[in-house]
Amino acid sequence: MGIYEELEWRGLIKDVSDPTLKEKLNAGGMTFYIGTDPTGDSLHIGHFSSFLISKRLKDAGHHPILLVGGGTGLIGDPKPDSERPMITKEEVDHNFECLKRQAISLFGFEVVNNYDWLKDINFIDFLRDYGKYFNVNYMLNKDIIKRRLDAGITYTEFSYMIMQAMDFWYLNKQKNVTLQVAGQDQWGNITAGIELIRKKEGKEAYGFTMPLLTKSDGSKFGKTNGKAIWLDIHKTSAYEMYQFFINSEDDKVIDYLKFLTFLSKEEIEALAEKNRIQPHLREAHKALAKEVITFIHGESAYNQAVKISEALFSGSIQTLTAEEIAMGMNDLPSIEGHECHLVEALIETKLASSKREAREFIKNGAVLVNGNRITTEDAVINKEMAIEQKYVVIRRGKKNYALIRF
Ligand code: 383
Repeated sequence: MGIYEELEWRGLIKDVSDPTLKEKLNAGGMTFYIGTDPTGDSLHIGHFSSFLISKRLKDAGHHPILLVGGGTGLIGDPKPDSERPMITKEEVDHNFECLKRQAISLFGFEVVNNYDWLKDINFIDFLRDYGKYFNVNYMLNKDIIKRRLDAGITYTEFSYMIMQAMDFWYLNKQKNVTLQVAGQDQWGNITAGIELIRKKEGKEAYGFTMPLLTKSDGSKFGKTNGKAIWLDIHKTSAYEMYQFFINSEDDKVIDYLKFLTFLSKEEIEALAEKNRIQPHLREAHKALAKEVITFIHGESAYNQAVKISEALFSGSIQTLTAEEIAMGMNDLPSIEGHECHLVEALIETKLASSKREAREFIKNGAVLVNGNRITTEDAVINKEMAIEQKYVVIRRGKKNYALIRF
């Protein structure tokens, strides 16, 4: 199987600029690039899913360049619905450094900044040397622009595609880049670059896009409860990432394995079979979480995520450090700690609705404090019993947790 067929099997090919790209990709030896704008201080799982293509192509004998758009980030790629707020140069510079560091630590490939070549072009040269190659009708026909015409689009964002086309042209001239890859939302920007290279240089360049990952209902992949899954471990812990992947929809997990891991066709087909005959074992989900988290954060962060998940599931809180409790219980109800009766703590944390109910729970053995079942109704909670003097974990029944922070 050539790389093209492999990408096709993984569902990673959406639009292709030219039918001959298939042979070219299978032959190897192309220099290609993929870009991202520094609109935030971390990449998220959506970026990750497209940036993985750089490693797949590299492993197939092509040469990767990663571009972080310190120049384009100052302008803003038009979104289909509304204008982006402008962000300051300082913010873009800061984000650039963060993304560059992440990209290098994830992939180790060359990173370039389009600010370096875009910053010195003056307005007259821009209009004469680049603008002249863009017919406004052609620009208006790009999908994203068409979708913005009703809501309105500024001249600034309208010009964005010319900047990205200039990048492709510049990298083609300077580094012999002949291929640009991206998610499907970038098709218009990629083809604008191919056209510019053809018109200015009389040379052929290529591009293809990948479909965007979705959930079963067609909505965007990569969020839980409205929160993005970031690659920065301080924004999304390995435990949260683990929960995100373990809870993938059953009918999507195989697609995600194809998109987000380097497991082979045979391995993924074996997991698909297990997912079909023994879905309760969740082997495919576990493999997905393991592959992605190990790639992004390394093996020990992955092991810790599993440890936290298992301890919270089985209730054996004692095995966790305070730091692990903080990671695992980040999203759970919590209250400020103070010395009080367990009965009051149950009410304050909303694990019980009245004193009478709280006493019932305790008497029936439904309440665990730091993993130990408590059956004495007058038990107290204080800082001395807190794990590392920081956290008391209360559990009521099988699944209801709350955290008391000292
Ligand atoms: C800028 C200058 C270039 C080439 C690319 C760019 C960035 C591009 C863009 N990309 C998205 C982003 O930055 O806006 N104009 O958030 C996303 N990408 C990748 C992928 C994706 C796209 O970073 O589809 C999802 O992650 O292409 O939306 O010369």
